[in-house]
Amino acid sequence: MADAGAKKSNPNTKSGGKKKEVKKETGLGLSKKKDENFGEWYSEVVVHSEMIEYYNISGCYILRPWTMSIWETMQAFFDAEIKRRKVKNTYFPLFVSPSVLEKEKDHIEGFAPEVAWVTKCGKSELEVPIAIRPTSETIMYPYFSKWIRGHRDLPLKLNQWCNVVRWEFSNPTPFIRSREFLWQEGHTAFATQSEADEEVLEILELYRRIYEEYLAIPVVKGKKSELEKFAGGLYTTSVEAFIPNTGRGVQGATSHCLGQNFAKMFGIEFENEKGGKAMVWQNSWAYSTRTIGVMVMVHGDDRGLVLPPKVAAIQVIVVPVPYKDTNTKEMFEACLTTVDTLTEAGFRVEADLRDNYGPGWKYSHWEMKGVPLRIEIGPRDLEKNQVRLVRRDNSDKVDIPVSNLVERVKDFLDRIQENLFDVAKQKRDASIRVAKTWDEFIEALNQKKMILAPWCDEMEVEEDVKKRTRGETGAAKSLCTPFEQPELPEGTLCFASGKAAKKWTYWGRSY
Ligand code: 87F
Repeated sequence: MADAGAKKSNPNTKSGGKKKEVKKETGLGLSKKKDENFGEWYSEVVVHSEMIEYYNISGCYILRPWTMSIWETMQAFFDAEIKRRKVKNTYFPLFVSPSVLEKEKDHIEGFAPEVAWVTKCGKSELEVPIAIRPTSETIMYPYFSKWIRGHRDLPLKLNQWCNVVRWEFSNPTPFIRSREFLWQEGHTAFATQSEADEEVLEILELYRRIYEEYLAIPVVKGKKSELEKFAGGLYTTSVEAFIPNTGRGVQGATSHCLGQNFAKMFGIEFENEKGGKAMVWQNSWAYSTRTIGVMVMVHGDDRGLVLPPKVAAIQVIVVPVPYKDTNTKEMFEACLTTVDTLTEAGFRVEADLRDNYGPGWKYSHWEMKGVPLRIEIGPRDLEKNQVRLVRRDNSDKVDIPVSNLVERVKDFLDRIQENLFDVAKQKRDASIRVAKTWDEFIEALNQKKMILAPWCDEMEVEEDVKKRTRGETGAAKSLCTPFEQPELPEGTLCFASGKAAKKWTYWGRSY
């Protein structure tokens, strides 16, 4: 039983096989390496870790329990935080009638090709086709205008957890670009702009915390350019992540101030204290299952997924390591006691006591699934009243006395969470280049960097940058103007136009 994978073939390899082969193969669960073929590596990781199953409609994916538990952890955090801010959950229908969709025509225009329509019921054509929500402004706002009458009805703060459909045509990628995805969409209305402004940043801070505290991914908070903002709104803020392997930025989540644009379109007015009519100020904000794809891309390695302890469905996996004719009963009991002790202390723990797989197979399996910490219990550990801890992130091993189990496991999980963030931040920071001229910009872009450049903040100049960098891998664009601005010495010129620079802005190719 001690030999890895003797009874069943290794799920991480095509052929499985005997002890010798398995030894060689257990590290080869993935046929592609992250640094050599990132795209295929990613597709393999999400499937082999049992997060995703491909579906027979392009761009649609099954989110398996291993994925959903991560989503639910982030959901629990965010849902509690917005409820503390008096946001109420709601649910609006999935379908949109064409007449309201038309109302938002100007802003929908660019998005129209992605809207999916139901045109038939059974064999008969619908008299009026019905759209499937790509986002819910046009579904919700007619009711905002009905429900908001006086200043006492404000603020109105609604959120919904739902799915949306955007029929994208450019290459679908699990989590990152799928035709249906899960998100939360917050829609709020206030009497004043200052209340709206304040909320935009409060929500953005929650998004930063999801990335940095839960997913251990560093992000930049900032403002979107005029070209990249949500066209229907006043201004857009975002958290931006970066994938060093591909040299692409990822918009992690957005928090928009919509101003009074939608209030005008949908007639969302209220009577103020003085008895006069006024238009509401609105915000909308969202993050989606894309967060999970960013996590896989940033932390995964050649052995599979690497999960930050805070979001892992299983934080600790306990594996018995029987040797020849050891007393497995005693060993299994030690495993179960370990699970009980740690469960009681509040950790998410399981023991893998399956007798049709050997320890080596189990190691590879749980490494592929990214479980942060493994506990091995073998005959020597039983004798010495100890267990062995093995970290997923850096393979560090240490034997600890059973009496210190809870505190050492806590310490390890904390350190793994911290280390994942630190390593990700080091790699992200090492990918940043400052470019003051066009030549420096192009050089950094070709080296797949995230570029910080002084910019004149003119829309035509960004359009020009896009045009000049158009290529197979997509054009460069602004990612955001970070709120945290390095000093901009007077007289600094825009990298692209040579005009006076107004702000430091991040640029790059992006997802
Ligand atoms: C695709 C099809 C139709 C994005 C679309 O970011 C419409 C749209 O309006 C569309 N893709 N958008 C922008 C969404 C803006 C906004 N909605 C509420 C958010 C946060 C949540």
